[in-house]
Amino acid sequence: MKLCGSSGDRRFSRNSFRVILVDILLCTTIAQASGWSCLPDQCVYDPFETVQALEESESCFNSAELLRRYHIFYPVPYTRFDNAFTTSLGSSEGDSENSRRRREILKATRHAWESYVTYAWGHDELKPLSKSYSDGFGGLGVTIVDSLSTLYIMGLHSEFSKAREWIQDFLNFDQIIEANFFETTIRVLGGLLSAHDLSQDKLFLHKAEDLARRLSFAYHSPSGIPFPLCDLKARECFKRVGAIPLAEVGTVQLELRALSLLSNDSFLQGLRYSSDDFLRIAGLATEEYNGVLPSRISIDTGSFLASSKRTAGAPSDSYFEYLFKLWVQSGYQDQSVFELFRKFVKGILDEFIVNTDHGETFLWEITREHKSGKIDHFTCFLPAVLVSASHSPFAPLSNAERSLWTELAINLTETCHQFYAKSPCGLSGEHINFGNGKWRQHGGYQLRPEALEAFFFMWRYTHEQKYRNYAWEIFERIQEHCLVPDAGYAALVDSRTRKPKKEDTMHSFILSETFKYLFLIYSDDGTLSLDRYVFNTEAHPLIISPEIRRKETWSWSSSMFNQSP
Ligand code: DMJ
Repeated sequence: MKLCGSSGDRRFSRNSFRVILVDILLCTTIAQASGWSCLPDQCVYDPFETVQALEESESCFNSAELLRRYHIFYPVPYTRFDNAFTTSLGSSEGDSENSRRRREILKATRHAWESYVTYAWGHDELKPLSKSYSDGFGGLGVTIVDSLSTLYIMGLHSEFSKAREWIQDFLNFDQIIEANFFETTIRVLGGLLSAHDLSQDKLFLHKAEDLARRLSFAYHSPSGIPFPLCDLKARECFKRVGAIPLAEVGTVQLELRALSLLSNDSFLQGLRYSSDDFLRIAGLATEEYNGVLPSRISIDTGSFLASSKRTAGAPSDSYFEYLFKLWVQSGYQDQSVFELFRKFVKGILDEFIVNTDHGETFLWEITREHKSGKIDHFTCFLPAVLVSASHSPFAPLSNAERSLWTELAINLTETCHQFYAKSPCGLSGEHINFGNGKWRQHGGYQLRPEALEAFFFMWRYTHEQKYRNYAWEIFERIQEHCLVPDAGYAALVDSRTRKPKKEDTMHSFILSETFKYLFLIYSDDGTLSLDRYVFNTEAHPLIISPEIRRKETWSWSSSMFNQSP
């Protein structure tokens, strides 16, 4: 077994704890001294490998990988975390300012979590002002599941164990009579799958399988376009209105594809084809709408509502995000989804961009011919995927496209930064209104992650310090305006004042996304390497598994018709 690209073979015995520790130290020292690193494709972690296969294989991995494998393959209960493992994930960057910032973020995460535990345990979300709770997701303890991957990554072991225990004993989908198909998929199914990928604890996979079987009834609609609401107890899904938003149909494929690879159940392996069917429908309409599809689809007929707006913001945003991420998850093989993503970016560049005299870049919303200057904070999701695509050696892009996409990512990120920098309280509202060369904020800061997501990805690909600074300014403003000293964090009613009023809401994504991206911005690049993980839209990392490469070609256009759900 090669360590850190060193030339000699070093086999280790499964039972020899000491040899492993020596290897870890040696490996770290060699890597630090030499700067050697492994090629990403040689180092991809394979959850399907057995100890034996591992020992027999000729694989190359760096010290973090060794620690990771040690943690996983030596049969310690998952709750007994290893400090070294935590170190490899969360705190490997030496310089003290970043460590200090990570510690502050950790403290904030703990505060949010503990407040939820005290006042809302087992319910969906904390209401920080009334110190009570809400059950807007059907009452399935959404904050617990949504927090798992963050707790794990930050090394908050006892918190993770407590969450795991609750999931084992109390997460019971038979109690849920109304759950949103999309929200449940990204927060709960995604959270469980990610917790499984990180910890290799099968409990999470089994819960994910149970949930996915119940959610699969969403596809029992006349057109195969999913029903947006599900009674998980009765195993029936339904609609209240005739159309479903684009993001709600098109932001479940990543989770269902991940599940199809992990599960041994043939029904669940096939379920992804039901969700992939929408990609075919979207593909057929893509030319007509220049890559930027209308935001609503009829559940009865499966056709796009031409009268609905075309936008990169809500309620479409994460569909476009997943086009790129599905390509990454496929081991960069599913060119059909990448092509749809490329057409989307072309459409954005053709029709949607407005550059102001002040150097800002906004994206219109277009309804038929009419352009509107309502720009959602949600659109700040876009730089992350643009910069990832334009920097990927595997992306089939021309040099001209690469520089255009990078430029767009930079400009949009700057504008997202301005949403915060120009807000009186330093925290962006839900959207801005733009017209006659001017813009103003609307709504209050909802603890949202999208701008931080942009800063994180821009940081990873450019290493420009300004992105770390932008993120820190936001964190400080969150501490100033959103912190409730004895009960978590509160969203804001209106961002247009210096002293904004708090709202009685702590969205679960502050734990799954906002604090996670903050933490990662000040961690080193080996922490959740982007070569090895793809984040679902709720920032739950899912493994880009080499198994995907072995199993199939992953093109919906070639494989989806061959298998039934
Ligand atoms: C999250 O639930 C997800 O990021 C989703 O894609 C969009 N909205 C929130 C965060 O703002």
